[in-house]
Amino acid sequence: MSQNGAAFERAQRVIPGGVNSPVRAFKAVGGTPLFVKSARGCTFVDLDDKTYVDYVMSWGPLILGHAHPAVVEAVQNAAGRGTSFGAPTEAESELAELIVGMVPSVEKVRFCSSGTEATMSALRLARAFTGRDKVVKFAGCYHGHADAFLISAGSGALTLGTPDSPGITAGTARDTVSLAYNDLDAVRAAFDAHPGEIACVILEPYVGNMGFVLPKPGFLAGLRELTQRHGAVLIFDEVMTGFRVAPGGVQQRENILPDMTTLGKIVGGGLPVGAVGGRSEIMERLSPVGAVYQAGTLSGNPLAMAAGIATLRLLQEAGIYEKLDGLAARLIEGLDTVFVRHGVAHQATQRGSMFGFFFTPQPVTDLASAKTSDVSFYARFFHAMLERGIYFAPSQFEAGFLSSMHDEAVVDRTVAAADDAIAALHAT
Ligand code: HOZ
Repeated sequence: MSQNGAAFERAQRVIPGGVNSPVRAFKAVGGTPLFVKSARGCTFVDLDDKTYVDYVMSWGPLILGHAHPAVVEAVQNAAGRGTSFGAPTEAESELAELIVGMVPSVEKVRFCSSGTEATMSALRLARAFTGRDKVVKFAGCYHGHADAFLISAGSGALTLGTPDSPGITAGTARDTVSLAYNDLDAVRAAFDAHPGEIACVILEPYVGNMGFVLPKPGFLAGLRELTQRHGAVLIFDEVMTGFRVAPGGVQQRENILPDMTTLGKIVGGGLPVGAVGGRSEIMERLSPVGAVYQAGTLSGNPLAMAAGIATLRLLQEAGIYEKLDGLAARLIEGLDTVFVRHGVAHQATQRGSMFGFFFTPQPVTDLASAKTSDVSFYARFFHAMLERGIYFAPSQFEAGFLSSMHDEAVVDRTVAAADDAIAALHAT
């Protein structure tokens, strides 16, 4: 048995499914998950000592690559001064200042420990601010695993066939209105059907949790106009896209400002951090200024703050986003050419260093069209690429991520591997 296989067996004896987050278990693609021994730059090494080019990058946080020296040094230095205090440090203000400076709509920000906590807190704040209960979300978007969002959810919930998780009360489900992404008419109808009841509309402004799906022209602007008109809070969940598709996320790239923004992943530089930010008027409702309770022993953790500060500082260097955008475009154009050459029906797209591809002839604009993708072909393609040392997400319904440590040679090698992989798949 391989070392990965033995490690997976051991893990399954003491951890449900052998993993601490479901998508990692490879259930959607079959086979044994790779257990990581070490990682550097754009590659990782598994327990069987095989090296892979990584296009998952911890599901988004590692825009500077694995073990970036400046990030590692910042974390080591912080650890030497103490790992947690449960009392404020200046690093929290420094990271908050960086965020306020980079994300256009954020005036104040509160740190927590994960994206799930950020969206959960954003929802509570929106409800308190508006005095309303209902939340509008979009099928296939994933906002972490708080109850209110596990209705038609994306990511692992979608991959593993539990988009409406058991354990969510009927009352919670009643307060969540789930609509088709990109369907502005459905949003209009929801506001008409629930006058004065909708606290907020939350979405991934570019979706990374049903594969990579973009908003149609006018969708985000339409949501901005409708929420304003009906007095609801617009929440952009930029946990994946924040600091990823532009320094200020989708809101900067598309020039649409939400009322609140949830952040995670890159803001923690690879350590566990979430953040909820927005207009002061809303954020000041948070305890201890206001009455909306939100707290955490490890919130603003000094190691995580240090990693986040080092990462955001480096991201402000000139040219980094242009380089990433160019690399992702090269990858997607290369894969597109390969798929066309082999007659594989597909959709492929990127924005900044996020990308995705579906195996369907149909344009993908929402969950229903995403689900037309040939997931069994995805699984075979995934394994064929794995054999060639390329690690894409072990699910069709996730996005891909590049880092500043990927380069043209790596991307070209990936495209060549895809050509070889599909030729091999067609030959069998
Ligand atoms: N929810 C993450 C992907 N969208 C997966 C997290 C993980 O497995 O680490």
